[in-house]
Amino acid sequence: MSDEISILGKLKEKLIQRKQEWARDGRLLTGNQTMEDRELRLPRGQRLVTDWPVLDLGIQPDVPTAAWSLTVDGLVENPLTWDWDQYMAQPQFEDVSDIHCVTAWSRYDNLWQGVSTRHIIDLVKPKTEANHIILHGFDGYTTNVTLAAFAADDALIAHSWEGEKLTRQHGGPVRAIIPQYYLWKSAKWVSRLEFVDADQPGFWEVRGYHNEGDPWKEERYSF
Ligand SMILES: Nc1nc2c(c(=O)[nH]1)N[C@H]1C(S)=C(S)[C@@H](COP(=O)(O)O)O[C@H]1N2
Ligand SMILES: [Mo]
Repeated sequence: MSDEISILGKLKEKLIQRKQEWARDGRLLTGNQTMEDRELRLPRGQRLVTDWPVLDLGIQPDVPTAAWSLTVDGLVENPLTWDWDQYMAQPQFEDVSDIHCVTAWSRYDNLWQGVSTRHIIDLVKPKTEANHIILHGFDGYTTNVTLAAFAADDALIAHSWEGEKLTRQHGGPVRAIIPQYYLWKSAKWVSRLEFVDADQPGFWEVRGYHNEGDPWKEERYSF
């Protein structure tokens, strides 16, 4: 069996496992009882907002598209670096998802456009030992996610929000969006996706944030 097939098998298994967890938690229940739906959609401890707050380390790197690049490397068969035109020439993906920030605000129905993480995985072909991705930002920020979370069908490397190019404040030209985690895992100004075989806690993860960050389990802090 090729490495590729066993990786896909592994991912599929994890995705199925997650869906089973959702089912057990009743997350995918639908019905016409609005309050119940709302309760299921807003994770515990969150409040709904309609604006989009800005949170970062206070440095908002200015990366013009002409100087921008994205490198995908580490434990992959085919590392790549895209300039802006190469990135924009990839199959375009769009998805609507909810934002949950660990600082307790959530924002529903965000329309994202960009390149799906699954497309990137297909191109670079992770080696079998790759199990985590370290996302790096142009500001020096890092954050870690499992390969399964990175490969989720709603995860992308986004250039647009609500039909407009991402502003610099929100991580433009390009940021990661990994909806199944709190937003700190969605690196802004993303510059590098590094596939690794040993988890490496990132900027906030070494500062007391939870290593995973699933809002449905309230994985906010590591203590
Ligand atoms: N490169 C980079 N990405 C980052 C951060 C950062 O400081 N640098 N902050 C994270 C945190 S803690 C949060 S809550 C979200 C905030 O995204 P927003 O400002 O678009 O709401 O970005 C995440 N991604
Ligand atoms: Mo945050």
